Formats: sequence, structure tokens, C-alpha cells
Amino acid sequence: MGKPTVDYALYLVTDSTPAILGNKSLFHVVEEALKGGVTIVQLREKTADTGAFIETARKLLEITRKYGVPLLINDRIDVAFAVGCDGVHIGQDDMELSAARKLLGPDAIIGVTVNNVAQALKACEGGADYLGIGTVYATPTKTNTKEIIGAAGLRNILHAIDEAGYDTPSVCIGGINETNIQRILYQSRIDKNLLQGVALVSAIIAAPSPRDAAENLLKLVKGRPPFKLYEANR
Ligand code: TZP
Ligand code: MG
Repeated sequence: MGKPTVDYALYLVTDSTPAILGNKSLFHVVEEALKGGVTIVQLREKTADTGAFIETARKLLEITRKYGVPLLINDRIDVAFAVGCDGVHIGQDDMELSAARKLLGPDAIIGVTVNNVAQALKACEGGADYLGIGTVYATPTKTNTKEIIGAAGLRNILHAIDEAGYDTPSVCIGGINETNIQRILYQSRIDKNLLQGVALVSAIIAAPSPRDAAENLLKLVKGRPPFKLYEANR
């Protein structure tokens, strides 16, 4: 089959905790977000037991398949494998990239969280399909986050990836919403389009209308002027 081409523009990371999801159905919210134009989904369940996690992943995969959008699983390579979804997203404390690749095979999409240059270069070298760079801004959605890197940190990492000659795509994550999304894209611009999208949790899941939120956010991501134009206008 080969590895699918992935559009990272609007990357939805789920959160089922009442503080974010409220009493809504996760399946309904994700489907609404897909209607709004989310281009990739990651199921992130920090407290579900394995059986419940697998059941949720199966149901969600039926939904994401309808929209032709990839579904990745956070942390749990076993769940991704059991369900046959498109890949995984692993953090620095999860299974090693090479081990995950061995288990899931060459066609799986494997993303890695990085928050500094060394981690980023290691993940590129190890064959990550994409990087999740963060945490950009402090966020109540993830309070155990190790480092807040800001727009400057994000830009540094992108530069280092470019300098080292990698073209691994990246998304940024952490505290991004419709009021700061264009600023972060602008501030982290480099000539090469390594930052291909933005990953968000609460700006979509906790929005009054996840569909409208996704539609609006996608417009803001896709509608950014090309990097050269930014340079010319400076
Ligand atoms: N990893 C770094 S920050 C974060 C994750 C999963 C949560 C981002 O949530 P939000 O609501 O988009 O700030
Ligand atoms: Mg993790």
C-alpha cells in the first residue's frame, strides 16, 4: 500500500476529560471537527484501560475512515496495532521510535514529541514521519509539560532541522487557538515549509461548535501568506 501522504494542516488531538469535553460525546465532537476540515486526528486517552481504549479507537477509526483522515494513537503502540489504525504519536518517555517502527512497519505514520534541538535531530535521524514541537504556550490541557518553548524555541528547532538537512514535517502544539494561530505561524516562519500545521486540543474539543472552530482554524492556517511575502513585508 505504501505510506499515505498526510496533510498536517489542522491536527486534532482528543481529550475526553470533563474539563475539556464536558458531557459531549467524543465521537460526535470528532465527527463535527472532521466536517469542519480537521486533516488528521490523534486519540489521546491518558486514563482509559486497555479494553476501553481499544473500543474507543475502533469506533473512532470508523468515523475517521469515512472522511479519509488518518487516525493515530497517543503512546500506545499496542492499541494502534490491535485496531489497525494509521500510526502512533510517541513522547520522549514512551517506546523508542525504532522499536515502534519495528512493531508497526514501514507504512505506519509515527510522530514524536520534541521540545529541544537534540530531541528533534534524533527523531529526524531515526526516521520519524513528523515531529510535534512543543509545548509552545503554557496550557491547562497539559500541566505536566516539561518545557514551554515559545515561538522563539519553535523557530530555533525548525532552523536546526533545516540546517541539518532534514525535511521532516512538523506541527506545533500547546496553547494555540484562533487568536494566536497566525502569530505563531508568522513568528516561526523559515524559508522552508517545515512547519506544516498546528495541533490543538481545547480550541476544537471545548469549542461551542467544534465544526465552526475547525473551519475557522483551517482557514487561518491555510490562509497564511507565503513565507516570502512575510519577508518582503517586514
Ligand atoms: N502536548 C503538549 S501541549 C499539549 C500536548 C498534548 C496539550 C495542548 O492542548 P491545547 O488545549 O491545544 O493547549
Ligand atoms: Mg506520550
